[in-house]
Amino acid sequence: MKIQVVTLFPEEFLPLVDLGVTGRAIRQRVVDLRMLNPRDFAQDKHRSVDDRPYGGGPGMVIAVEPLRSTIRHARESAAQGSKDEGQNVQDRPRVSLLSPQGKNLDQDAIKSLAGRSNLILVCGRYEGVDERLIESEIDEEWSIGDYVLSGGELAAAVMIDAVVRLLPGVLGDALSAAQDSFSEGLLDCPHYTRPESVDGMEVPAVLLSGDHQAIARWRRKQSLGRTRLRRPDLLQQAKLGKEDEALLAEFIAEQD
Ligand code: 21W
Repeated sequence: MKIQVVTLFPEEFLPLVDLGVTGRAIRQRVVDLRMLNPRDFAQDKHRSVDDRPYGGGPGMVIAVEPLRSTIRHARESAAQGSKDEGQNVQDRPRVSLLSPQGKNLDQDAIKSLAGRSNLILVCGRYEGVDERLIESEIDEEWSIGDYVLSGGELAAAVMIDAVVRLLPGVLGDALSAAQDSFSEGLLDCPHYTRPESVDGMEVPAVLLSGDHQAIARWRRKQSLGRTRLRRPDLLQQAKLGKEDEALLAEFIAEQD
């Protein structure tokens, strides 16, 4: 997968490149991560990228140029070095803006993004981006939640981390991605490790039983129960079978 990030602050992505799961994926060439800085595409001697807002008010707005030239450069480089050098119409690289106005980035969106061969991520800053740039060059907008960041860079880093760990060959244990919280729309079950007793708090006996079927059943029940208690909104959307309904009823009965 080729990921091109359009950003005025490429250094904010250094930890993603150097460290952890994403760093390893880049070194293994599963991911080709490139930063493009609009400042490098600026024509004037001050290399300016922003200007004062029409209508007045505080702060600056990112201007159409040189951001537009940067995005067009990214679109043209998207096909290069990949199999679809002839610009496969079905896999036309989409340009995504990270923005507080975007759709909520959930695990379904992440799975869909992970299926693309190219990502072009545009990070905004300051008060925002000139609306005409969004109208003409942006295909979709993504938000990572209802809180205010200083810019799109951290949001893009969150998106990249969540996408890259789903790519084939990135996670050592292929099962761990599939078993994640949210992969099925449910929260995770509780986990325990040694010692068996901590200040009188014991590990649930079933986990020590060696009965793998009973353990799987207990974990599923905990997942369902916790989702109901903590994220009832998720449970509404999850499709539960007869067995799940029974486990959830058991969990509720055990509550009191
Ligand atoms: C924050 C840009 C606020 C512009 C309402 C009325 C990208 C982000 C960002 C930023 C404003 C994401 C205002 C969650 C985020 C991002 C920087 C405009 C003025 N608001 N996901 N007037 N949260 N944030 N604020 O902040 O670019 S994805």
